Amino acid sequence: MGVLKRYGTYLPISEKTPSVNLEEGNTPLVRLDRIGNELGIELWGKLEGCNPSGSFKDRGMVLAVAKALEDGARALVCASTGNTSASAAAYAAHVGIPCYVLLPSGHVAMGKLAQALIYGAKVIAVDGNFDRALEMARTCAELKGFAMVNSVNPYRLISQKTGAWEICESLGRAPDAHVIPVGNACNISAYWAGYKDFKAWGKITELPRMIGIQAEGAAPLATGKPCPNPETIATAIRIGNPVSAELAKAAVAESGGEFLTVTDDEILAAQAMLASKSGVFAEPASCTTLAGLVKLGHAKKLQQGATFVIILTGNGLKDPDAALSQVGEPVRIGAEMEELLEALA
Ligand code: AN7
Repeated sequence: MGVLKRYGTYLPISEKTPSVNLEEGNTPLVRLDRIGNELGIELWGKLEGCNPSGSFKDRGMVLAVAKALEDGARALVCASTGNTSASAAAYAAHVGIPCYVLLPSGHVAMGKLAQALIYGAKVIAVDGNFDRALEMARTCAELKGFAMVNSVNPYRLISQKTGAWEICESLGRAPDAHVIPVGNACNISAYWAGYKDFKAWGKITELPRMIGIQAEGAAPLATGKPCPNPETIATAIRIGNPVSAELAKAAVAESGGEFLTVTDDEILAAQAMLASKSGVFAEPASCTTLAGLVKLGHAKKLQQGATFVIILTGNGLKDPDAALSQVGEPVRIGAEMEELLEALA
């Protein structure tokens, strides 16, 4: 059951809203005990990479596209660091309307680019960063009357709240702390709104602390300073001017949380740690979360025994280059048993 069916009564849809469904949402919440034990916490990972296009974007896209169809939109447009474009292209293909995506040229992971192209979107590589591509996409939407499906589209945030609802339903409560990567800052804002909904509806009693993690080279919220030239190996969050900055700051302030930065090296180390100590392969942006926890652990600032959920926003397969950059080559042998036994020794 997709997000619109599962949570329709809590979402702004009516009989007039077309049903759109790629079976998004309902992603696994997996207990990561080997790593949790090392850090002295109860650690859970929300595997958003299990969504149909391989990232959390599908949760918001399904409602944005349903509402675009309801409003008679002819086409979708978005700018993207990769995952929004993959998701928009998938849903456009599913419902049968054109999709135009603007990407920062040379800074989108290979898997995401392949997705947008194979789903049949018109892909335009802009010689500029994401923030500029977003401005251009907004103007394009106005000029051409296309539906804008970046998170400036309010339906994206509303439908991404479903992630928080699922976590509370799985745990029977909210976690003590919710740890999430921050790029354009929609997702942290959506999760906070989702937790607050569940509290208002009497389904949970306590709210989590919201911990937002940014890459050191693209950290306007963590540093409080504008970032005109964002740079990080976590290309998904290579964003200098987050659209939902104010909502994200409010989420962190109201929840008694914090923003943290992690370096590219810390991100890659966390990616390898997550994969090799839990069997979960997440893309670099997602692994900022574990990198942040490791950093807090080193500073003796991790509340021992507390429950932490990390949002693993995208599948590791989207960016094989990042993973391969930090592992060795396979051992090569001839097709002889002696060589195999030697290689195993
Ligand atoms: C894997 O696809 O902005 O803070 O254009 O792909 O809600 O932006 C992606 C963002 C985290 C940050 N993890 O979420 C895009 C795009 C992954 C992401 C984020 C993104 P927001």
